Amino acid sequence: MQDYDFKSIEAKWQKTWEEDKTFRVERDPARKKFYLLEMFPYPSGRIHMGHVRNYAIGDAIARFKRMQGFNVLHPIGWDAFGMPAENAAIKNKSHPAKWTFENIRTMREQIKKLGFSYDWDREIATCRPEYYRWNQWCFLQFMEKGLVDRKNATVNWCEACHTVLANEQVVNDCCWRCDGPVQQKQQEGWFFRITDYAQKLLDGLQHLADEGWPEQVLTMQKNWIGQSHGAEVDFAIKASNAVIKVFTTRPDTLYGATFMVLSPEHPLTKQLSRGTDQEKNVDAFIAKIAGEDKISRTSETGEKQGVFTGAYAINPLTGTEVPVWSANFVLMEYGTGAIMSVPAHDQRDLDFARKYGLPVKVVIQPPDAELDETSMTEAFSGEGSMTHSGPFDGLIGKEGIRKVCEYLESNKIGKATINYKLRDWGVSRQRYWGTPIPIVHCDACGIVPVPYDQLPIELPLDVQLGSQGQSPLHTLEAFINTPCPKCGQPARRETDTLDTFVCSSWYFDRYTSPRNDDEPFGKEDVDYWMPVDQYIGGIEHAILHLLYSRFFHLVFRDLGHVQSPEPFKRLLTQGMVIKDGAKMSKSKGNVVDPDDIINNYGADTARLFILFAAPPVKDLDWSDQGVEGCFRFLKRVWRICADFLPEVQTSQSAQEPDADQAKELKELRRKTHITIKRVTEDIQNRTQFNTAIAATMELTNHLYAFREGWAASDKHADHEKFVVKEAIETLILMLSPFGPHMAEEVWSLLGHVQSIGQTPWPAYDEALIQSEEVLIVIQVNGKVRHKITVSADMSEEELKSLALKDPKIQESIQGKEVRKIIVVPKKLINIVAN
Ligand code: ANZ
Ligand code: ZN
Repeated sequence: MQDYDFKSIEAKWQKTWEEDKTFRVERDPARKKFYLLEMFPYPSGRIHMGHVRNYAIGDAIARFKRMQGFNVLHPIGWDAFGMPAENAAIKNKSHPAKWTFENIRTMREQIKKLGFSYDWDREIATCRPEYYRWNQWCFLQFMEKGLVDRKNATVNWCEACHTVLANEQVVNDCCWRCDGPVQQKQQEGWFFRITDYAQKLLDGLQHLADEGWPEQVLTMQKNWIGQSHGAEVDFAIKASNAVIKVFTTRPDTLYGATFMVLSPEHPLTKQLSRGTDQEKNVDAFIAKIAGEDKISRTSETGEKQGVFTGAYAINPLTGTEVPVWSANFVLMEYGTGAIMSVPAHDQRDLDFARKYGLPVKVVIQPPDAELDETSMTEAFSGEGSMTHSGPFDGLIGKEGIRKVCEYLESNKIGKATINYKLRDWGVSRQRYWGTPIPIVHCDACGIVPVPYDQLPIELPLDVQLGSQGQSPLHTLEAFINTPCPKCGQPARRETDTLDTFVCSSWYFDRYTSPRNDDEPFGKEDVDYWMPVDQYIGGIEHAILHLLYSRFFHLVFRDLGHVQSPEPFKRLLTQGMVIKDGAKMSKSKGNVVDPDDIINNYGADTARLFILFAAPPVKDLDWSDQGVEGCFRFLKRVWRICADFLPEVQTSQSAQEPDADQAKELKELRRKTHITIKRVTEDIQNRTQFNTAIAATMELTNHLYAFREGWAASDKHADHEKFVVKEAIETLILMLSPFGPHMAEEVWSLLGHVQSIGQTPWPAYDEALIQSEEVLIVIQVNGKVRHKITVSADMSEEELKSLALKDPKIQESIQGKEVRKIIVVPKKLINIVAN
């Protein structure tokens, strides 16, 4: 056996796996399936360590599950539509398609060099019509179900990217892609009614919590959906038939509502001021606030600004007139865009009341303090009993809320309601490199969906991109002009494209039948493979992608297309790869190129290091010494295998040893089986590759120590060879999910014909793990009180607690204080007590 030549070994096995299609899978109802998926990459150019980590984790699980006998679906593809392709094309005077496909080619080659066990026959790219026609199909399906709206809405606009952004794509008021400022703009566009599914999306989180989804992701989704229980209350406007509808979480404070506040964008703001002397002030105010961003408008500490509208409303419970204001801190997008202000019990309202000299009225009595309406500067928002609230006085907390709601309902002036922060999902993008929305605008027929049999609406590729990022589709007559599918008269195609998050909201379904040209996915295929059993990706997708995918899945389920309650059973969010204390990034100059590591050490070392250096969910600190260490370990494994190879090749007969064995052989067997147990449990129960790999290192060390004695005598009996072979083969099998190329090579040198990836995972024999037993004498103050039989490798701590718990010992130390416990390993425990 030669030296560990990782270059030729890796090239050889990558070629073999590819040619033999070793990891191709088919639906097989007779077998239990396991669907392992890593979030598919955006073809941005080249792969980075984050990718390598993501796929190394996934591949380790995929290989492990395959060896455990599961029919494993492990696909890969490309999230290939999106803005960077357009921006790069503009910059390089190229075409987004060219840029994208070149990047895919590069990244595919890089990924293949890492030896992941993908079924490459299932590769997809979302920018191909074979894929995106089904995005269009989804759009039409959603439309049929009443889940598509075309509406004029305030949208987030990124001028730099020249497009609308979904709320989820606005991060701290900046564009998630370019970090540029985001403005508010009125614009017509297409929306998916994800709000119709707010409650279902929230309810489903319980199921995911049971499956062990990360707490952090569940919390983020929960907050994003933002359920609030409360009430809607109608306030009539004095001398008008207009009504202000407010949403409040505290209907029990209604008697304390001393003024109203409308959002500046609320239609009544303008309307109510018409004809009053406040008209000009209101118009100026609306114009001023229009430029303010939402974060500073709503922040607790932000400056509250407002204007009186000139109108008064009637508090429906007190009958008093309250002034109607408009203020920056009330947003049009939440609730009803209008609030009743209860300054005594809401801090923002109090700040506002103090600034503008509006009345404050206490209606909740705190249990332990007296509030002073005239001087208080801190609102009391806790629980107390209702006061100055007529018939409701004395009611506390939920009880008060319930009673007020009952009253509102029976008098038809309001009702209990649930409100969500979640907004509808704006899917229109004014960009070119995306899925054309399958809609035709006809003067006679209005909005006409493109019939299913006319899909796909292909994205024209022969276009020139404008330098400002404007979509060429908007002016491309050849694309726009089309007969109306309904009346046949000349009409115009929709020129917006779909948000790329639509592509990634169901690609996991497509993988189950990626070449199906009749449907987005075959029923039998999707029913067999879905849900994804283990999904792996970055925490940055905790809201956007995961929520949209769950939404799509719920809709598909309601349409009868899928069966499982959720698309992703288990979720693992891997930590970041950091170096010198910071996330690897070009700007920090701390990037390690995966290609360099592969060239210098090989893919197996790269993968092993990544899995060994940290548990998957933790951040991984890149260390060149760590890489070196893993490389040395693989060489060590290689050498020990080489040393034993002549003795353990399968061509030689081997026989299981009987109980009467030399101590060294017994210990090696025991170590082998203990290691199987540890590695299996670390992977299966905890997804802890680092400790699993540490266990294989220990076994390797054990084998080296064992070899010392072994080499001394040169004739070995078959039963002795059996033990060594078992140890070597087990070691290689268990390393194969982490360093599959080397494992495959050694495996074949050992005489096996079948790929190690298709070989069953080793099983351990519980009986062999049992250690020797020893008799331990327990003394109290030097006198023998008891003798117990325990396993020889019980730790001191375990021994101590066992001794103290023993009834006989308890009896003899009763009433005394234990001062000291002396342990002589494998022999004696002496308890000193007085
Ligand atoms: C009266 C009241 C009294 C309120 C009180 C709170 C405390 P969450 O929990 O986030 O749902 N609100 C409603 N719509 C708003 C909007 N569009 N912009 C800004 N604020 C809005 O908060 C709901 C509470 O936030 C509502 O309950 C309302 O103020 C305010 F002692 O109504 B409350
Ligand atoms: Zn028409």
